[in-house]
Amino acid sequence: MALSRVSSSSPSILLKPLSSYLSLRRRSVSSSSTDPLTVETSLPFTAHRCDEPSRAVETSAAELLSFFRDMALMRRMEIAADSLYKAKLIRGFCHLYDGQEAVAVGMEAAITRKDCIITAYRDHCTFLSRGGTLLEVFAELMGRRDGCSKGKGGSMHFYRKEGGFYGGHGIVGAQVPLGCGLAFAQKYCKDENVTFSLYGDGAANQGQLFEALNISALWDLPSILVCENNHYGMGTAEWRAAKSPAYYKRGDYVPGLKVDGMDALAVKQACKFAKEFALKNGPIILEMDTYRYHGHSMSDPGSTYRTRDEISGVRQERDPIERVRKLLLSHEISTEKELKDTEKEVRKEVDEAIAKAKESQMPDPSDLFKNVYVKGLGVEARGADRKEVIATLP
Ligand SMILES: Cc1ncc(C[n+]2csc(CCOP(=O)(O)OP(=O)(O)O)c2C)c(N)n1
Ligand SMILES: [Mg+2]
Repeated sequence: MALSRVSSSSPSILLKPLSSYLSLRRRSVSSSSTDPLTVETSLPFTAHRCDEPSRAVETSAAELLSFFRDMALMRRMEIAADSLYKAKLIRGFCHLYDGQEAVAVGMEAAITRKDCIITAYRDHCTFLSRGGTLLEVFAELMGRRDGCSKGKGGSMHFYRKEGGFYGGHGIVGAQVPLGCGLAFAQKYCKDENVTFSLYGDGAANQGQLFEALNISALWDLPSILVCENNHYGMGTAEWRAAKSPAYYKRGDYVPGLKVDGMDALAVKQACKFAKEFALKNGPIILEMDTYRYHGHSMSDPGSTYRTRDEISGVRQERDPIERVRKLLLSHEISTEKELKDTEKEVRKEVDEAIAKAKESQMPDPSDLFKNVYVKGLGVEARGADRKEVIATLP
């Protein structure tokens, strides 16, 4: 299912941040209303070499509801992928995004599909936010033809070029120079669009990131580097890997902004700000302070290098879906029952997509080398002893 977006036009009603809910006077807002509401972010932004955006974020009842639904759908999808993996219907690599959903929905709400996004291997939810369908997700995960990469890519290689989504990359950090290349193309073609290159806190220590930043800054490219700081690179805590974990400052001469990545509205505000900034001035870094609930990948239980209390503490205090649920309830945009019903609908949608994906065929063996090598070069594949030719590529 493609995720929805809303716009707004009439005068604003100032709403308070989450911490002030209980002091608010009760009022009702129609759930389909696109009238502007203004909600203050729970935490301030922290800036490096640039101004901070306002903490007052313009939204609407309809947008908040779409955030809730979209994040609930992503969460359910990732939980279902976990079960399918354990049932051996998904094989190979699989990195889940639950906990980090606010980054995907907040970013999408700030930009258009002419803006590009490129990310690492934790890509299922970004694919969905760029207009991909649940069927394409589950079929790809299970290696079926109806998958977004025709079942030949798997979890780490989701793409949707028509939605401005350029993958899906397994080599840590390698997507960042590619993203700067996309930004170069945007500038060269005089498009008024930008590219968001997402990478992790672990990737933030890589050399190629700084090379890409240098060129982006030198040529004033509309390149936005987004560090999704979930505080771990596989099982390594950021304090063990980074001398300076202030990733928004790591560009030195490149401005940066630290953002509460568990607050979809703060993410939206920061991405809107960054797009305007980058089109005028060149690159900017956004550090999204976020958290992954699952382990790094399916082979990591995720509990040997961090405590269970840490994980449950984040769930209780900062969960991005619960944050929006509280907003919807406290402003009487939705009732608890309506939100539970939405979660039930989402669950059904996911189950139906899985059932359909299971019916999808595996790719034909004749497809194996398609889109892999240039045709007609007569490339030979050899066995492990490097002597016997086991296949000649078409
Ligand atoms: C160049 C390279 N080095 C090492 C790896 C193995 N590896 C895969 S993910 C990962 C950790 C990356 O952590 P981070 O950038 O924080 O992203 P997260 O998984 O937290 O989203 C490593 C070391 C790799 N895929 N590519
Ligand atoms: Mg990380």
